[in-house]
Amino acid sequence: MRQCLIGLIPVLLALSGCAAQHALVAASAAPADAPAKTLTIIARKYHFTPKEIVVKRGTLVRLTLKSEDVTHGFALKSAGINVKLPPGQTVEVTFYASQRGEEGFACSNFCGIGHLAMDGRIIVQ
Ligand SMILES: [Cu+2]
Repeated sequence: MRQCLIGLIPVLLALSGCAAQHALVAASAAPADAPAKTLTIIARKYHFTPKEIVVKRGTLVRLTLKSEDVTHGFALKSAGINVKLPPGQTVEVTFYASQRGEEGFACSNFCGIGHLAMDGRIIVQ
């Protein structure tokens, strides 16, 4: 019986909505009057520059992404974003900083030996 109750805990947490809260979410969740901020991230083997960005809660973030060498990717799971970054092109993604916290992003297109370490984070204050 005790085993059964312990097994229920994750189910109850999921039902209460805790598991669905993210610092960054899809742009469609932003209110129409949310202030927008545009930032640029450059991708190059095997790092993003900057690797860490800080935004204010309630901001609609427009991220301009550019690769300077090979095709990289940019994945920001919580906001449902996963795009390819062909070299020499500019790719724009938009998402909403809904609450304080942080989310990691990563290269999502295999680009060589350092690929798995190519990541960064976005902090919402
Ligand atoms: Cu990569």
